[in-house]
Amino acid sequence: MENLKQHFSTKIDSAAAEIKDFLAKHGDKVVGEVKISQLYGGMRGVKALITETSKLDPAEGIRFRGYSIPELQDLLPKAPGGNEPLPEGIFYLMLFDELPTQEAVQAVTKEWQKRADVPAHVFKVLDALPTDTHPMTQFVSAIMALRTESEFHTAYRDGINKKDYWQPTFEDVMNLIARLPRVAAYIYRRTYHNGDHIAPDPSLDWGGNFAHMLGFNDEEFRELMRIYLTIHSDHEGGNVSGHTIHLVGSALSDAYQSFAAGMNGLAGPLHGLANQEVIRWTLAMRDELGGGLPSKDAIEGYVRKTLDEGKVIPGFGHAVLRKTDPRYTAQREFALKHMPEDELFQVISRIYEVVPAVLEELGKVKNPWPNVDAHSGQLLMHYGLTEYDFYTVLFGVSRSLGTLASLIWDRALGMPIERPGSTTTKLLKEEYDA
Ligand code: CMX
Repeated sequence: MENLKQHFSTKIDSAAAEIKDFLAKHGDKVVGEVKISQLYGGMRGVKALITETSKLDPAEGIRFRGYSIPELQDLLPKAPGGNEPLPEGIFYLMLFDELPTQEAVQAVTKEWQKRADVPAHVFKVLDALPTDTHPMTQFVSAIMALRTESEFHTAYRDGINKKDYWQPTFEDVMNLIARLPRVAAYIYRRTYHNGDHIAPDPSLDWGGNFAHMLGFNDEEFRELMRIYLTIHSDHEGGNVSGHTIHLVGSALSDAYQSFAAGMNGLAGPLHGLANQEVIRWTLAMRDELGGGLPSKDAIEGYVRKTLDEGKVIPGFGHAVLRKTDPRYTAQREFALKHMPEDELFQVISRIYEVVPAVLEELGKVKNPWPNVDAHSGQLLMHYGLTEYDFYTVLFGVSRSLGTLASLIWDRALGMPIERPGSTTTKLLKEEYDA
C-alpha cells in the first residue's frame, strides 16, 4: 500500500477536472427554487452545498459514497474475529471514494497509531477545568489546545502556495483524528473515574484502543465502538456540525478551528446532544412511572406530558429524514443480537412503538420516526458507560471522520470562502407586497 497522502495526491487532478468540465457544461443550470418560507425556515431543503462524502435520502437514509449501512457492514474490513466494520474503513472510503482492502485499513490504523501522541499541555488545559465542566466543553477546549500543532497555520504564515493548501490540511486532519480518542478518553476518566487514566495500547485499532482507554475491555464493547464510530461519521453536508466545519474552514481557518466550531454545534440539544437527552428523559420517565418496564399507556401519558410542557421528545424527528433512521435500525439490530433481554432496550423499543403515533397526531411534526440518538445511549448503558453527559463526545469523535475528510477535499479543490446572501423582511415586503 502506497503512502496515504501520496495516494490522495493522485486523486486531486481528475476530481478537479471533472468538476471544471461539469461546470463548463452546466454551470448556468438552475438546481431548484427557494421559497420565502425557506428563508425563515432554517433553509430546509435548499440545495446549496457540495459534500461528496455522503448523501442523505429522506426515505432511505444515509449512503456513504453510495453505500448504505447494511452494505458497509458487509463490505468494510473488520477486526480479527469481529463482525462490525472498522471506522478506519469508512474514513478511507469517504476520503478516497474507494472501498478499502484489509491492507488499506491497516495502513490507516498504522498512520493514526503513529500520530496518536497528545502533547502534554493539552492535558494541562483539561486539568485546569473543573471536573464538572460538561464533557463537550472540555472536548472543544482540548481541540483548541491541540491547535498549537497546526501545520496549516505555520505553512500559511510561511507563504504556502494556495494549490498546496491541502497538504498541511491533510497532516492536521490525520493528526487530529489520531489524537481524538486519547483526548476523549482523558476527559471521561478525569470526569468520572478520579483521573485514573489508562495508557493507550498501541497494538489496537482506532476504535478498539478508544474502548480500551475508556476502560472497557470487553470485546463486545469494542465491536459496539467500531459500529458506533462508523455510523455517526457523516450525514451529508447541511447538518449543523458538518456545515459549520465546512463554513469555518472556508475562511481558511485550520482543521482544529473548524472542527472545534462544528463540535460546538454538535453540542446543541437539537443536534448531537440529543443522545444524552434521550437517556436523561427515558430515565426520568422510568423513575416517575415507578421503574421497570412501563406499559405503553403509561409511556404515552409521559410523552403527552412532555409535549404539554412545551418540550421536544428527544431522539425523534429529523430535518431531512422521513422514515426510521437506518442508524437507529443498525443499533437496534446490535441490541437484538447482543442484549435482547436488556430491560432498558425493551423500554426503548416500547417508546418506539408509542411515540410516532403521538407525534403524528400533533399534525405539525414532519418526521415522527426515531433518529440515531434514540438508540445509542441504551447500548452504552448496557455495557456500563452510564455517564450520559459524555455521550455527545463519542458522537463528536466519530463525526471527525466524514467532516474532516471533506475538509481535505475542500482545500484540495480550492473551495471558496462561503458567503450566502441575506435580506430583510422590510425588503422582501417591498418586493412582494407591492
Ligand atoms: N418532539 C416534539 N416536537 C417536535 C419533534 C419532537 N421530537 N420534532 C419536531 N417537532 C416539532 C418542532 O419543534 C416544530 O414545532 P414548532 O412549529 O412549534 O416550532 C414542528 O414539530 C415542525 O418541526 P419539523 O419541521 O418536523 O422538524 P425540524 O426540521 O424543524 O427539526 C429536529 C428537526 C431534529 C430539530 C426536531 O425533530 C427535534 O427537535 N427533535 C428532537 C431533538 C432530536 O432528537 N434531535 C436530534 C436530531 C439528530 C441529530 O442531529 O443528532
